[in-house]
Amino acid sequence: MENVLELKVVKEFIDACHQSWLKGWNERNGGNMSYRLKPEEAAALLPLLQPKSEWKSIGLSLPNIAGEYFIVTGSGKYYKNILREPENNLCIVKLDDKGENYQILWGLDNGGVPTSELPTHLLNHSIKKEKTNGRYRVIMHAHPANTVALTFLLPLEDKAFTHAIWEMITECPIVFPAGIGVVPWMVCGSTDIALATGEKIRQFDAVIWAHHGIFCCGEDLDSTFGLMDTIEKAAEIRIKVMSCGGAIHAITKEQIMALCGPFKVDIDGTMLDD
Ligand code: 2HA
Ligand code: ZN
Repeated sequence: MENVLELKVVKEFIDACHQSWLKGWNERNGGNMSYRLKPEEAAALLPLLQPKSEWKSIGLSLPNIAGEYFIVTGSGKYYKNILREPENNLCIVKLDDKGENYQILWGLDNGGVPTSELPTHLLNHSIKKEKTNGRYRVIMHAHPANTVALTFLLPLEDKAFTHAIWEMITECPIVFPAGIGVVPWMVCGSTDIALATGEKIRQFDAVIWAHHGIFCCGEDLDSTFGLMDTIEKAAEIRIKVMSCGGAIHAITKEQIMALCGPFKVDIDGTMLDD
């Protein structure tokens, strides 16, 4: 391999960013994405990586992802441009052997730093790595309009959002059987929002940031993108139903729970308790 852009997962990452742009989830510099490279992927890239920055503090100590490599979107960069100029808008960073500092090893050729949400991404990678025995590798944050609109219309509570979204599409409780978490409005890019999201991500794969966007994680790029897409589609249906005067009937709790057997999922029925 002669170029970082030849690695399959790098191509997939660029494609996921572009699909997210086409969905309208990333106005201007909105949203950010990261992928924790597999050891064999990092090994394949290693001859093409070299230090491009000083070591910089993450502001957190994350020993269980120490020494790992991540593909990350750049701060202030536009998703619109990633497909055309990936080397100017993305970067690969490595964490030091304590999991406290990062260094840029590729990308951001026109200058720049990783996403302002880097502490939130890395903290949540650390939590999900531990929770899933290393399976989860992807974090996506974006600003899908219908999901954000719902944060002005529904109580900012995990159960209220989960129920309102689950009952819009039969597939929803199958795709995210634990439900959805909600964090109140907070300053983005802060350690506080990282910690608040981290608390919720222990239980959920998707966390909605009130009046801001959504934060999803998963095993690979397809399933994480698919999770965000499913939630946003359900939110769109909810908005349409509300705009038309509200539902006159809905999928019941019993019907939702009846999906567990046939689809072999453990839907958390307590999310449907009042
Ligand atoms: O602009 O979305 O949350 C990037 C963001 C910050
Ligand atoms: Zn955002």
